[in-house]
Amino acid sequence: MEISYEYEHFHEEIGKTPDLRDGDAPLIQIIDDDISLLIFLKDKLESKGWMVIANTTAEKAIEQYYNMHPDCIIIDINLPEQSGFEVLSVIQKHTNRAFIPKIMCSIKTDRESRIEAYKKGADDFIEKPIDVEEFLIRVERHLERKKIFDQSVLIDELTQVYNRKFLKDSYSRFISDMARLNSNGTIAVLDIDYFKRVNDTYGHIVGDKVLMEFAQFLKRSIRSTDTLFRYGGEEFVILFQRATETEIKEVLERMLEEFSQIDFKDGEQTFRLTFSAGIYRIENKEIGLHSAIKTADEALYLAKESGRARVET
Ligand code: GH3
Ligand code: MG
Ligand code: MG
Ligand code: MG
Repeated sequence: MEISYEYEHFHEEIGKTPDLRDGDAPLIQIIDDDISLLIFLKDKLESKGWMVIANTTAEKAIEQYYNMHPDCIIIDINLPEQSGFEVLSVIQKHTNRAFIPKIMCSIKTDRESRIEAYKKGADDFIEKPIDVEEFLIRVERHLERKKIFDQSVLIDELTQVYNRKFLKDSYSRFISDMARLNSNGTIAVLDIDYFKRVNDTYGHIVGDKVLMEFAQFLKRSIRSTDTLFRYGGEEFVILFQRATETEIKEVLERMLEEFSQIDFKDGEQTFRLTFSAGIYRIENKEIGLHSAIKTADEALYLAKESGRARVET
């Protein structure tokens, strides 16, 4: 048959896998061994502006789940070799505190299968044959809930950048990306110099505005593959992908130069600020977040001791 020949080379992975997460578009992973249904649903989901990864086997699905971190997962119960329930268990264990909506779907719509799915961590159960209109609405609802969850849990309220809690989750992804791309990453800790004086001189509201501006300045200055987090009060962490320590040192020194030229205003008064930074290149993929931060923090301490407004490694 022509169709099966045409789809043969896809085998375990249907269509093109999105390389990088494109802006805000949610990423949906769909796992089903019925190739024509998979292609049909992928097309419908993409027509909503969502990105889709489609897999026909549990093994490939789990691997792609680790690499891509989808926002929603749709799993068929009957798969060859491992069942959809096994995929669900692996994902459930890995998601930890994160919320990733998991939808089971099956022609087995008996009570036992549905209860088993929910017990194993499914958030929803969709019966086959699939009613596409209902399917898309349900997926959309799950994505909305996921977005609200992520925003309330992962984003720092004041500065609108990722918070410390999210750094922990991102770091393991950062490390696995590095291993997959066979590249090195760099972690930087940045701290505003004499920030306490801003609060003491101009008050906390001005201090808050400075923090917001600093965060936005940093966000503008980094690349889309780098990630910024507010680590604590006036301390920020950046995870840089694919860069050497010298490169990052130069990048941060340019940023420092630019930042120190910004005029902050409070009524008639203007003031300028600097920051200090410590960086550490992560070559050993075994190193945990805690040790990586500790090493970068020691470099930051050195920068402070050596007079501030500088970057140390
Ligand atoms: P150093 O150059 O050694 O970093 O000096 P510093 O004054 O910046 O450092 P220190 O850690 O002593 O002071 C940090 C201050 O940041 C203390 C704290 O009150 C203030 N701070 C922390 N979080 C916030 C916040 O959310 N808003 C405001 N306005 N201030 C904050
Ligand atoms: Mg099936
Ligand atoms: Mg500090
Ligand atoms: Mg400080």
